[in-house]
This record gives sequence, C-alpha cells and structure tokens, in this order.
Amino acid sequence: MLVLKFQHMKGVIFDLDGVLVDTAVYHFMAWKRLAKELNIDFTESDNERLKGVSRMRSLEILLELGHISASEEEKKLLAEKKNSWYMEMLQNLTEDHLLPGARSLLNYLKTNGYKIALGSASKNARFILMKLGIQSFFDVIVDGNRVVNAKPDPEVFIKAADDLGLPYRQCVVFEDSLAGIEAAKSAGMKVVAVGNQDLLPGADWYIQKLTECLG
Ligand code: B16
Ligand code: MG
Repeated sequence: MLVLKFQHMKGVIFDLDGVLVDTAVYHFMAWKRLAKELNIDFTESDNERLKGVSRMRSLEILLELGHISASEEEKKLLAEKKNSWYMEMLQNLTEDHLLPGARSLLNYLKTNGYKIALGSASKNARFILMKLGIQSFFDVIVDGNRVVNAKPDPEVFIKAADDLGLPYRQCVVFEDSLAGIEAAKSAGMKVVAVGNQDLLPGADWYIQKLTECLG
C-alpha cells in the first residue's frame, strides 16, 4: 500500500487536472476548436505539451505551432474565447467525473489526520472542485489565480505548504506533469507521479491510477 510510505508526511498536495479529474480532454477540445479557427494543425500529441502549463503559456505554444504572432490584446481575447468554450463543457462535470480512487484516497487521508491542499495551475480550479463535490476535503486551495510563477517554478506548492503550516519535507505531491514534478522536487517535497516513468522522470513513486494507493 503506497499510503503506508507516507508515515513521516503530514500534508498531501494534489494537482487537479490529470490527477483528480480528467479535464485535459475538455482543454483539448477547446484548444482544437480555436486552432481550427486559426487554421493551425493541432494534434493530441501537441496537446501533451499543454498539460500543467498556464492558460496563456498554452496559447503561446499553440500560436508558435501555427507560426502566428499576436499582440498582448489579441492573445487576451483568444485565451478568453478558449476559456469560455472550456467553461461551457465544465458545466456538465459531476461527481462521476472524479478519477477512480480519488474519493477513497481523500477520505483515507482526511480520516488519518493528513492536511490536504490543492496545487493547480488552473484558474477554474475552485469551480471544478465544487462541481466534483470534493471542495470540503481541502484545507488549502492554491490555484492559477494565486500564483505568479507557473510550474516548474515551485511557487504553487510552496504556497500550499506555507498555508498548511507544514515543512516542505513533510509534504507529498501528486502530479501528472513533468513541470509539476520538477516544481515539487525543487520545493524539497516527495512526489507521486500519476503516469509513466519514461515520460515523467524524477518522481519518488509511480502509479497509473489513484486506486493503487490503497490497494
Ligand atoms: P485554466 P493542473 C492545468 O491544471 C492544466 O493541466 C493545463 O492544461 C491548463 O492549461 C492549466 O491548468 C490552466 O487552466 O485555463 O483552467 O486556468 O494540471 O495544474 O491542475
Ligand atoms: Mg495536471
């Protein structure tokens, strides 16, 4: 049981997209729609580069793929357009969209006295937690509205640990992106990577699904 390895830990910090819920598919659909409007060829493998990355940086990557330059004002409008399509899809989120094992793990951690935080790049994180019905598990929420420096900068996880009042070495982070793993390691935290070791080097432990934590 992976959770038994957390004995010396006091806090658990979760990334959101790709760890607790698969909103990546909605991000992809919205970026794809924008790409189509701009005549940019945008594939699922291109979309991998946007995971864990901020909305504005994601747009810049998309524009780079299409060799399109845009002013700051144009970029703001394009990002808003993509976000409005993404938010339309988020309206359909329900508790059923939680990834397997997420609720049981949150329950286990809460019952066993761990502090729980969210450390996400998303500015929609609070809304997503509310739709998933899990916001009450979180002692602290640090989202894209609260950070200046995006992952791989450790700011999001440092803020989460500081708000929890815990030393960094007593925090474990769940992440599905390379930038997030780098961010957590440079904060001096333990990391559980959700995904493949080949694609996500540098974590302390690897799982494919959260169900493995209690299994
Ligand atoms: P938003 P995470 C990240 O969430 C997503 O992985 C990334 O694809 C997205 O661009 C970013 O949030 C910003 O999201 O447009 O909703 O502010 O993995 O850090 O939970
Ligand atoms: Mg993620």
